[in-house]
Amino acid sequence: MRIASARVVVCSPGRNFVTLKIETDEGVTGVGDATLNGREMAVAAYLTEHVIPALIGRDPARIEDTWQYLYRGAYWRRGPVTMSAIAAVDTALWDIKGKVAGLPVYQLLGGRSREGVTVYGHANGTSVPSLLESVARFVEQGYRAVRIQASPPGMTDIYGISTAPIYEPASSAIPSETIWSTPAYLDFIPSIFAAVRAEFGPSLRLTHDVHHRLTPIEAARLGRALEPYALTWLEDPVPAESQEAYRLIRQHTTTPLAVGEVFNSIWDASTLISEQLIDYIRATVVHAGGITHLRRVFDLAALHHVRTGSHGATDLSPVCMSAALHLDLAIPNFGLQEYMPHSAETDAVFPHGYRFEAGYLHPSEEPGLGVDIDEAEAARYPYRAASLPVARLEDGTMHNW
Ligand code: EZ4
Ligand code: CO
Repeated sequence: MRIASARVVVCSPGRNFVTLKIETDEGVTGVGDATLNGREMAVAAYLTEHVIPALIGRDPARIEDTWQYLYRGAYWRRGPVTMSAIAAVDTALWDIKGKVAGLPVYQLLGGRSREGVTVYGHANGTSVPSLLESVARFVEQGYRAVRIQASPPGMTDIYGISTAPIYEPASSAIPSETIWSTPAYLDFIPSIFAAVRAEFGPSLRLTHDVHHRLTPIEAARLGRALEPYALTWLEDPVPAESQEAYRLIRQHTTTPLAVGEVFNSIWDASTLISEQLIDYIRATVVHAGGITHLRRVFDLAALHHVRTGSHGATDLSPVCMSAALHLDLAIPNFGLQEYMPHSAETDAVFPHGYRFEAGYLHPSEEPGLGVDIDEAEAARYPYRAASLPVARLEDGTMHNW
């Protein structure tokens, strides 16, 4: 069997997605997600100009060799654009291998290690009462874990808070600007945990996303203040370009830490994992080199008591979510999977067989990943440039979004 053709489909059913579809000379097809929020066309061009020509005629069964060919062969290693492109190829080849074998991909990864994939939803509010209502809706639907976010008094348009049914931060072509106040945030956040614990008790698993806004010593203070509320994790307290910065946070707090949604390589997390500076690694299939590379990251994590908590926001397509679920089901050190349901338009473009039930997601039992792209449907939603926002401090200084 040989790869006969491959093409990139860019569509925007409510938001932009980049998808790679590979076809073999025997008619078997595979799909891979290549979406990089706000930088979609860079990955699309990387695939079309530099990767697809080299795929034609290759044996699709040689997944590891193709991964090494694209990684080592580029000379310029790592980075989100390169690794998302490699991920798309890798994911599509796993899909093909599963279809050829007649098995769902999780069976090729060693089979099921658990009955279902525990997921967390995004509860948010513009105030504590509206946050409590949002948490209640997730509990009613059977969720066992929720991420809680609320805007501190006086701060609007901050990350993670939405009054729309689907949270979508990427909007205008030129980034919108938001204002951030660390003192207001640090003063407010413990009160939302106190309110949610008082209302929902100790067994609901809770997380919170700091979205890279703090310094290490500020994060240490927040982690300490949140200890009474027994978080499952505090996410991205500081940017992680400096993995060593987490040593300082770790010295001061027992609040578990989760990092890695922007990581694209095992080298982004090697110190964090091997020194046990974090508790959950949040890298995901599309941005971290596909199933092949993410499995390698997760295996390193398993050696050091670090569990997984893969990113699963709506800018990761149902193709990525399908792949993530097969991996989540098979690995020994699964922790928790982020899950934000997609819009009806997105679900129609990407028909998929995974399903939510009683707080768990279950991957499709079909051979391969159990997801596809309906290209006629996709063609109804052309690409629209959309960027993530930027954040500034109150005096105008650029900050981390
Ligand atoms: O802001 O995926 O934990 N989830 C998140 C996301 C990110 C977006 C960025 O593209 O932080 O909502
Ligand atoms: Co996050």
